[in-house]
Amino acid sequence: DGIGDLRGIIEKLDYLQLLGIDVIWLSPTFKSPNDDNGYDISDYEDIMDEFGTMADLDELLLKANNIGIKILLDLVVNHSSDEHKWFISAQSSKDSEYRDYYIWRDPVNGAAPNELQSFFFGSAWEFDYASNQYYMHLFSKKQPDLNWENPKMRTDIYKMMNFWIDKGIGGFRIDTAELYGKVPDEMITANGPLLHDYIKEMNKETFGRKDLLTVGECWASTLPEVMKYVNDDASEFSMVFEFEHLCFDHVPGKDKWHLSPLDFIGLKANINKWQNNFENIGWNSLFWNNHDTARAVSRFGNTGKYWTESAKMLATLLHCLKGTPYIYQGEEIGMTNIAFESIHDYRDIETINFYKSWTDEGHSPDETMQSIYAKSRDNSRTPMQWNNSNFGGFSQAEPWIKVNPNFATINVESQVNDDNSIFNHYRKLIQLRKEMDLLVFGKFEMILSEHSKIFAYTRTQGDEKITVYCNFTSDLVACTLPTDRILLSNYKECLSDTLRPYEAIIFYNK
Ligand code: ISL
Repeated sequence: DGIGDLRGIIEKLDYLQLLGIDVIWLSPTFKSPNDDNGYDISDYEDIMDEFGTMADLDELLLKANNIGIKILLDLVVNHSSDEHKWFISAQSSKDSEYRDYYIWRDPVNGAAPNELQSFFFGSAWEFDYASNQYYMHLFSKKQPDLNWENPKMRTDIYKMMNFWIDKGIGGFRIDTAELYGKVPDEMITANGPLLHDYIKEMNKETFGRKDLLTVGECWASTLPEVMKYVNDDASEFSMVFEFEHLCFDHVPGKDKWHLSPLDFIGLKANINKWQNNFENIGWNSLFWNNHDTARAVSRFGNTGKYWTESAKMLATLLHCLKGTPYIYQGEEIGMTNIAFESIHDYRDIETINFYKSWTDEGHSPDETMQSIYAKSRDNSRTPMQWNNSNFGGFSQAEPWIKVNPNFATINVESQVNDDNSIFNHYRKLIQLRKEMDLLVFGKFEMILSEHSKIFAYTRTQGDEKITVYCNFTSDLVACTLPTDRILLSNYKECLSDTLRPYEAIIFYNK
């Protein structure tokens, strides 16, 4: 029907097994009116109609578990949908037992209580005529914020989490984990004073002491803050997604839409910082992109002549770092950004609101579209490209969002059997990580830290060492390379004194 669904994932488990992954993180699959692609949940214990049924999810869990693949669900509990029964009841009367599950404030001087802004543009306060109060929403007005100060609300959330844990899931990706401790009256959103009390309580009441993986999404957290989530006492999360490394191609201090050329030295220093920091305590997650970002190869690589080389380079760089690598669907075949001609072809609420907000401020439609082409979340949300038939083999009916027209050349079918494909490069990297303890535990050390074109580092453990050299540009770069054995590279033969465009080599020494 043109909408991806659970049966579709079940159908493709063989493909994922071939790739070699161990876990699938599903973006929200729960009942939702889809104001924000499922991140607005109206029933946490039921499946979105468009995605299938609970029986489908049970089957997916069973079949995935049978082949050693765990399923990570997306836990979206900073807010619910305004169509959740709790909010419907809360809004129906100030006396509702659910009123205090959300955050309500009286008007101040006939207007919103304060200047708090939504991440999706405009005020974070929506007026409710019936009760003459505002409710708070850090995202869209159809995503009212849950009130974490309410212990009854928290207990209900934990009950729901245990419902899924009992079904045999592998863990949770925790959406906007840094926002629960918000103090709206003081304009505090991320990392509020009670945040870690809530997360520790959640851990204790649900996934703690179980063999489950948890990864918290933390956009606004700096290093000392991140350490609190992933300290060694295991009282909070297994790891977090922090996003500092994805902030080096916009104007410092401004939001992602203010484009600037990539600050490569800044990016390197940042990855170095996080790698070293987690040397003895905590654990990194490693990723170049997700459903909220542009596609890695378009953003950091080359979509023209060096598409294959640059996609493989990015994969190599990431997979040899210390931490758990995450691949975003289609990254493994080098899927690229999209540039729809019309804003009307975009589906993402953030993109649509951004277009309106920027053009209202006087930016030209052209300039606004350039930012959208670089940073829209829809860049990564176009349908998966399976083959070169209609709609890239994603569906027979017209998909919910247009397919990237490059599906004719960039697709799974053309890559699975080609030993030199991007897909098989990912496979080899995953395989290497499974075979070599060194790639999991080895100590990271950056080399050539001031080099403006090369990203290079070593990993060492005992008498074993790998050295990774990556050319981040389309230039020929002179440099003296190690003479060690080559484990994997993205060119047929390596030169001893030059890195070719986007060349990436893993050397091994024992
Ligand atoms: O996407 C962003 C920047 O472009 C972030 O501000 C993002 O909205 C933020 O990281 C929270 O993301 C998560 O929660 C949102 C949802 O829209 C995102 O898809 C999700 O990953 C609200 O639930």
